Amino acid sequence: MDKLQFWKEGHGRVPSARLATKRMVVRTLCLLALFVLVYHIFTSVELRNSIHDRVTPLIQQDPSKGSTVLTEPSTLVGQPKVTIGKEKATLLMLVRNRELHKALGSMRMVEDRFNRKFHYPWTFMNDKPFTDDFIRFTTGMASGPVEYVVIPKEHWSVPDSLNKTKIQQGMEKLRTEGVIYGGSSSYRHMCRFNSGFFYRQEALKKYDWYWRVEPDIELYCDINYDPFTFMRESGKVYGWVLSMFEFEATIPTLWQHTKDFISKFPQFIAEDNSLGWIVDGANVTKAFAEKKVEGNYNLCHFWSNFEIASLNFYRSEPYQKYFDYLDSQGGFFYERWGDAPVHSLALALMLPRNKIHHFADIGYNHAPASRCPQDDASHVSGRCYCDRSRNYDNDNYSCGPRWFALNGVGIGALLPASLQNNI
Ligand SMILES: Nc1nc2c(ncn2[C@@H]2O[C@H](COP(=O)(O)OP(=O)(O)OP(=O)(O)O)[C@@H](O)[C@H]2O)c(=O)[nH]1
Ligand SMILES: [Mg+2]
Repeated sequence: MDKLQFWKEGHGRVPSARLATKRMVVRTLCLLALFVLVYHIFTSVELRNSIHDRVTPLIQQDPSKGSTVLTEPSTLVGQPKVTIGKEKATLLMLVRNRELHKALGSMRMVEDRFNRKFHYPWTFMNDKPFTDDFIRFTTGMASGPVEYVVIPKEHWSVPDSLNKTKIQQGMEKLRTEGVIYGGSSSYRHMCRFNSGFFYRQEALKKYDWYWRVEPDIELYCDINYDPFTFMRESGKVYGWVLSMFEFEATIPTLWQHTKDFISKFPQFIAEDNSLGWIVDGANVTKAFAEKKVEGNYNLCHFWSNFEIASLNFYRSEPYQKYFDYLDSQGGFFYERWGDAPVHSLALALMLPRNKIHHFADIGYNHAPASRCPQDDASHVSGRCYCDRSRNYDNDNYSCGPRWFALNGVGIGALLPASLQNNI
């Protein structure tokens, strides 16, 4: 029986030409769908690879030796991420991989409020290699080039000369006293690094200025000028926003070691220094004339999680000698010396006070303290969103009022005329 006969006898339905056409259409559609699916997968792999390639480290990270990882230049809204700002300056963040999201939050603030107009480069530092995600997402957030530094081991370890038992005892003591980070060794490494090693990293050699940014900060107002240019043109060396008292338990011998250092190197005391800010009632003129520091440290320091400052200050002989002297005393580990009092004591003693600038126009928050500009002009031109009455200057722990009493209250932007329209 041929096929047609078979169907005619009721064993099936005769396939019509319409049915055959329908089947062909369905098959073609299936093939087309399959093709589209394969194409989609292929192109998204391409996409993933291209994103990955853009941030593939040019130099592999080696945690034991320390290294710098450069990411290839990428683009932002079609524009290459090329620095527009004129200064040899970088935005600098020491950070852990697990702080990625807080780091991105800070970057977003700094980019939106300032750097999107200047595209200054970012430099990230870490005692461990950065993860691919960290590199990918921070590179994506930056409007300028980005570098990733793995800190060399010798800049993040306990010097051999120190007594390990004494370190353990010191940590135990502060832990039982409930001092914040009292029992933490990584915090001690961080403070020592921020005191004496950040500026020695290869990646920073090309810069004169840094702006220290920490994860999880807020900037309340636009910064419509280049603070690095402001610092250079006005001969400033160090810029700060908040100041406060240090926990005495963390630095019981720091002041005595500082006085000992000054008696060894009296030539490092600057004329018209800021001794009056760190020692209540100090006679600055006498201290300079006699090259001698007396009195008790009142624990005032610039809060170093925000700093816009000259790297050359730290590279200078007085500061390097000061750090090396302190480091040889072991207090970063035996006690828990912070980089903030170390920077501040050096700045206060070794610089004329007019080289230190209070950024009264920068609205800034690093929990638990914040400062809101007090003048109308900063709020209007800077689109601030902070509440002026919530100002750490009014807190009993603030050293701001002491500074303002000695140096005048700077409530406005205090910009040189040449920079006022530099937007
Ligand atoms: N890579 C790395 N970065 C660290 C480490 N410890 C602290 N940091 C960074 O060093 C800076 C200061 O550390 P914080 O933990 O913020 O110290 P703090 O500001 O005194 O204290 P907080 O009130 O907790 O912010 C931050 O930018 C941290 O991300 C560490 O062990 N490794
Ligand atoms: Mg912090």
